[in-house]
Amino acid sequence: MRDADPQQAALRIRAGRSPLPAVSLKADVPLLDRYREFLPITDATPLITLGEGNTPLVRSTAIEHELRAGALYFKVEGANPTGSFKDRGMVLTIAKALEQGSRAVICASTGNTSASAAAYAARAGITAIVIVPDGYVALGKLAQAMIYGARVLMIRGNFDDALALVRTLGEENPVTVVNSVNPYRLEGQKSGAFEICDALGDAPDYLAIPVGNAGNISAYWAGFVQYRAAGNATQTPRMLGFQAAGAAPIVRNEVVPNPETVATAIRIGNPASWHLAVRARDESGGRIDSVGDDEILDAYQMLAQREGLFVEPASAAAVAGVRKLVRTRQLDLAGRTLVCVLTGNGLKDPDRAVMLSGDAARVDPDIVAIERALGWV
Ligand code: AN7
Repeated sequence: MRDADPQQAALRIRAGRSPLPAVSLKADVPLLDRYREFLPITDATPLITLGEGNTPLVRSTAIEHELRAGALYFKVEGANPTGSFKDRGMVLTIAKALEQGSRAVICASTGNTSASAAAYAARAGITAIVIVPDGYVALGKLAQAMIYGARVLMIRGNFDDALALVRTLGEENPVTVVNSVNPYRLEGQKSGAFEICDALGDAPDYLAIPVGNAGNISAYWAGFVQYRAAGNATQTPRMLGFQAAGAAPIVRNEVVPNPETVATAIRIGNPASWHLAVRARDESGGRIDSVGDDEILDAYQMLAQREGLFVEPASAAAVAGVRKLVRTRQLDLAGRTLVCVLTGNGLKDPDRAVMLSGDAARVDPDIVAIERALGWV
């Protein structure tokens, strides 16, 4: 590690003793422009933006100690315009769809992809059609797809069913599929890896990430490999992917026909990027493991209450997984730098937070009643 601590890195840069990051982190440069030399951008690609990327890399104050890690950082992807990492891939995918003259896009989704597709399609002035599993999309995500003006269809079926339908519809109709079977999605999502390297001055030793349809882990790996090849990092991280125990096809090495987990974002039994994820795991010397819903919800509460980071349950799966590996002595992070990708904002799924926290106390609007409720008198 050259500069494990961004503040230290910034001081060194100011003191003129360290080179500037490979790429300017200036917020007013659109993501597609900032990383254009690493992305399939042409002169004809419209550089659309909603201000995606350039998300905070926040150092842990509590969990780092529990894990006895050299340094733990969180990549806060919930800070993206629609509240999840999906915006990185969607901005490029919609730009390329525009470049190719498309007027409509379609996707299957557990929620976040649909929110992102709907937003960027609205921005671009084209139609978005989203197909989601009825009853298994967090309220905030559904609200987003609807208010952005997408045509929302709910099916009696799960994400895997929806994706199979979308693939066929895309083959037979003049509509661009914007699930991660569209290669531009993963291309754009590589930018998360670039930003982490730019902020730290090198790639971390480990990258922990939740795995659903398995696109993001594959994209991050491709990004790290590309950045090292370009001379912008000296190493690549070991990739640690985590599925929910009830939706862990890669861990079990078989399709899960009826996936179940509280983390609805990763309730996926037959991931589209399955083989790419296995390759990322093996080439990086990492692993893909699973975590139970109880462990996920534990990490979810801990991130909020001890780090001040409100993420959605699926995002907590990576933190839960690392905690499990360290606790069972399968992973030793002493002197190592780990980045956990927090993929989505907690406000996406407010029901879960309220359910876990219980009812707030109802009190009369007077001082004594409030002091009594607080146990002060
Ligand atoms: C918060 O939106 O699949 O392994 O349709 O929303 O790249 O699928 C969402 C996935 C992790 C898993 N965290 O990423 C969808 C969808 C959050 C997510 C994942 C998702 P992939």
